[in-house]
Amino acid sequence: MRAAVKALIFDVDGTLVDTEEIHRQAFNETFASLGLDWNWHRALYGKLLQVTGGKERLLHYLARYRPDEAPEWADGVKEIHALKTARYTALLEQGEIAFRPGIARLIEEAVSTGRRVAIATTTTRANVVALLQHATPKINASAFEVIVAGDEVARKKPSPEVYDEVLRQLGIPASQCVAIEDSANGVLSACRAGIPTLATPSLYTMGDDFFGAFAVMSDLGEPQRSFVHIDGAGFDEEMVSVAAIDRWLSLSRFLPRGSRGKGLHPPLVTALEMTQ
Ligand code: XBP
Ligand code: MG
Repeated sequence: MRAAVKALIFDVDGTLVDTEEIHRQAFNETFASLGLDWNWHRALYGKLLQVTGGKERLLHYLARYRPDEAPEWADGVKEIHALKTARYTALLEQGEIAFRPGIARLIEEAVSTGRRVAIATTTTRANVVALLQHATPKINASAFEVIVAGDEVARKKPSPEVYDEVLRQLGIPASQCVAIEDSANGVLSACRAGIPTLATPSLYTMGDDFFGAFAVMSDLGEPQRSFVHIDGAGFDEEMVSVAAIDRWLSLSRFLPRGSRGKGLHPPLVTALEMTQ
């Protein structure tokens, strides 16, 4: 019997839009506006991204790279981050922001075939709202039935909490959903919640280890513009479609195995296995 996916759960940063360069710009402009000589260049930001959440990233930066200034600024991190959020949303208003290939298409297809769509993100809710307002092609924000953002759970990714909360609000078992992520921390978070996960690496996560994802591809693909298949399911597809996801879900080897928290990684199947 074919399993039909009931809900698609999307990460935001790196998955809906490749946003981290905009986050980095917002952080750096905020530091400059406060007269701080902190500069998060690309190589450094790549390392800092291992710590999810802007406030957590700031605290880590102070402890690791600015230990002398840490006592002075640690209490101000919340305020610095609020300024950064204001700057980030202002940058989204100004810029031409595009959804990654296949995002708008897949969401439209999901909604029109009666599937539910949700967001599980580490970023701040205001950033999600601004992104959905300004990114093109336009997606009706009401398509996202459930949105759970970073500060709405106690622990950010790679903890499963944000996905657990999305599942709770949707009222759907993890095995009937698919998560779409761009980073190792995101894949880990979704897999720990028991959700079959597909990964589309982004600028800063191309070198990540996507162990646990049932498929890895360059992006979701568009008609006449196929994704580049990287690993797992989808070697014989051009686009990630709802029909393809239904097909993949019906193959039990893609589903997370074992019990919660005990090495809960679905096998990353190879193209060879797919032909069996
Ligand atoms: C991305 C993050 C976020 C952003 C910055 O996670 O880790 O911290 O870098 O956003 P995800 P904030 O891909 O899971 O959304 O500064 O608002 O935290
Ligand atoms: Mg992400």
